[in-house]
Amino acid sequence: MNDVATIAVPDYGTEQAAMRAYCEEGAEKARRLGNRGPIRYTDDGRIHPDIVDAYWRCGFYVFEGVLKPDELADIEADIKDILDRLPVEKGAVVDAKGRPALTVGLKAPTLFWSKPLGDPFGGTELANGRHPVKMFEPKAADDAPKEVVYLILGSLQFSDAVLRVYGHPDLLAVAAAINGDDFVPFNEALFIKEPGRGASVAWHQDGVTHWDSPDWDEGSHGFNMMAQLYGCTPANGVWVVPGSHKLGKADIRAMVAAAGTERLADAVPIVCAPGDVAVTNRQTVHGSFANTSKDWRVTLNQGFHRRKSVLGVAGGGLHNAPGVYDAERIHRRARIIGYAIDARRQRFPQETPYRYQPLAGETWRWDAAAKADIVDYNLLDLSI
Ligand SMILES: O=C(O)CCC(=O)C(=O)O
Repeated sequence: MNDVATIAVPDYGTEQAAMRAYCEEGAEKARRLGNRGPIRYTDDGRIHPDIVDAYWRCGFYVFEGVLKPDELADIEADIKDILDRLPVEKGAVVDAKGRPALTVGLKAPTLFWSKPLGDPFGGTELANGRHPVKMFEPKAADDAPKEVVYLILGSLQFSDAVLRVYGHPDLLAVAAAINGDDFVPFNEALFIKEPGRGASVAWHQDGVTHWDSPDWDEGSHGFNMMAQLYGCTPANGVWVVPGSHKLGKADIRAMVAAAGTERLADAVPIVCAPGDVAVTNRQTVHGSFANTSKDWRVTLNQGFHRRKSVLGVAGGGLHNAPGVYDAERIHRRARIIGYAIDARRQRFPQETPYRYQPLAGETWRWDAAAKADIVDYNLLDLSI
């Protein structure tokens, strides 16, 4: 999709010059952080401690070259199909070709819509009011649709290729290195940032449950992996305030007021090539701007928690109904990791599959029955 400029792309309006300078300076600062490179292991098979240290220092890390061209091609084909099958407009039950739309009949939340280049959450009480400041909304082209889908939850049920990324042995090893061998799922999503249309995600921190816990620390709310189909740039990617995951609940309104602009001076962009995967601590102050670049961004998000952060905890209710997460619920949600590992084994038989400790001794087979079993699986997301 990224090689075809089919969409009229306006610029960032009155903020264009300032935005361009901000992107250039941010990219330079990001390059100096020392938190990127391929996934590396020690001789005894652990993720290299330098990587883990850099992740904890910065609050994010970019793993380069994780997804290879054959896998990216699979993903692109599935993403095109997903986009093709979206409802023709918000509330519609058919896609543009008159077929039942992708999400018809599903109970769990899936599609999030925005006006093109809009900021649907900033400055509202939505999602516990965690996006306190509205981002600048550039004007979209006159022929843009009224609303576009910018976020799709429960994404593993829509694509085998996306599910296979969830079962990637190196990524699961990273999850274990950060959250422990007994790590558990959070949720999965696709962020779609179409050129000239993609919405912004206002500055926020993700966690909602543990900020005031006596044992709160820099890892309490887990992390998201953000796998990039086409890469991401300062103009269309996520920005992070390095180190902010260690500082507790941030006063984002005050940060923006002090900066005099939503372009927070301390933030840096996550810059990725196709196939890179960023790991971002959910407690960092992070966000993204409306995409007035010519480049698509398609991010495969997959989040993981420490088991102790969710076991016996009353979930935040942000991604599904509130409830206390017991061992049975965690196990039921974690079965998707078992399916993903098997789906990956079938497509990439030369790889050594990851052995996920909490499912040790169990067999999870990815087949038609499993596909039916994961419909609406995100009703069980572990949302903290
Ligand atoms: O991808 C984006 O633009 C925003 C991602 C984000 O805020 C998140 O995953 O929490």
